[in-house]
Amino acid sequence: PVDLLTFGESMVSLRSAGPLAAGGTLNMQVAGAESNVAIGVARLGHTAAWAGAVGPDPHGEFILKQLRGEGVRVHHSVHPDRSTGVMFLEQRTADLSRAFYYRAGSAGATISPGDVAAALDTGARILHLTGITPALSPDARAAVEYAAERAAPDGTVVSLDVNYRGKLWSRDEARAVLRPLVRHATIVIASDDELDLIAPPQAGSGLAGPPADEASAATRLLEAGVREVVVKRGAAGAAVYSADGRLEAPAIAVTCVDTVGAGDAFTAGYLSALLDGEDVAGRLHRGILAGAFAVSTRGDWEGLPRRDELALLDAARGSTQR
Ligand code: KDG
Repeated sequence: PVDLLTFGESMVSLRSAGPLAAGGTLNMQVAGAESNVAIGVARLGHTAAWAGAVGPDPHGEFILKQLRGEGVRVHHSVHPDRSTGVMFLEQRTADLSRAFYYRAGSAGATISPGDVAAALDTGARILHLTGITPALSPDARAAVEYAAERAAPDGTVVSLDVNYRGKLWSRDEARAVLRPLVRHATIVIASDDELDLIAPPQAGSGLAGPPADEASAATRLLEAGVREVVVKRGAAGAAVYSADGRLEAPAIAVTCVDTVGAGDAFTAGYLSALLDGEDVAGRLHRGILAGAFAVSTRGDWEGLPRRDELALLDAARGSTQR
């Protein structure tokens, strides 16, 4: 078995250094929340596998090469007549990036239960799912449901990151699909504004329920059988709710140059520490550390730490190691 298995759509992201409408040079990189987590976990010394589909194009070849180069085990299919998905990531201002997707009908969206079955046969200590995959297509949604149903009874830790993407589906659609997945989830990871998409509704409050109060949403998730509810608060740090109560930690003060991928980095750090047998405080700490590496380097995953680099951020800001 591998330490972590995940699957979903990886794309090429074409990153701009400024407003897209002004043109200029674009930098091609691999994007995809699930592959970001697989790379992060692999860099920290664990075995990680990713399953997905790409098109018969150089873009797909680039993705597979990059993942393999990062030590991720790849279970892929090449769809003969669909393209690899593309996204543009525009640095609109220093503080604001915008994503534009060209992924409808892509090869990656065709992922189905059959594509993930072989990867699941190998077994995994953690199955990591995100709320992006079920938004891609009915087949992709079925793949997520199949994987969660198959892994949970084996004692696999099922981690589910909400990762809401408003350009793929509405909040109501996401809620209707994600809430039923909770019964298979061991760990739920969400930003504070995503909790209402995943937490069971308060009794008598209808489907949408009232605006999510963090503690009550977390309590409902724990009552539904989730073991840990991890809430990401960006620059304000993160919190974990479990049977032992609530634990919070502030973010590490770093110079933020690119927030894209920070949540995936956090998740990779958190799950890596879980694989190492660390307690909740240790998991939270490593998640926050990995998130700090991600926001202070450019790219979704390029700046993620290797194990021997974890202490680097302890150095004084602005220092050079010689
Ligand atoms: O988490 C970073 C992702 O947003 C990025 O890599 C692309 O997976 C992606 C998506 O669907 O937005």
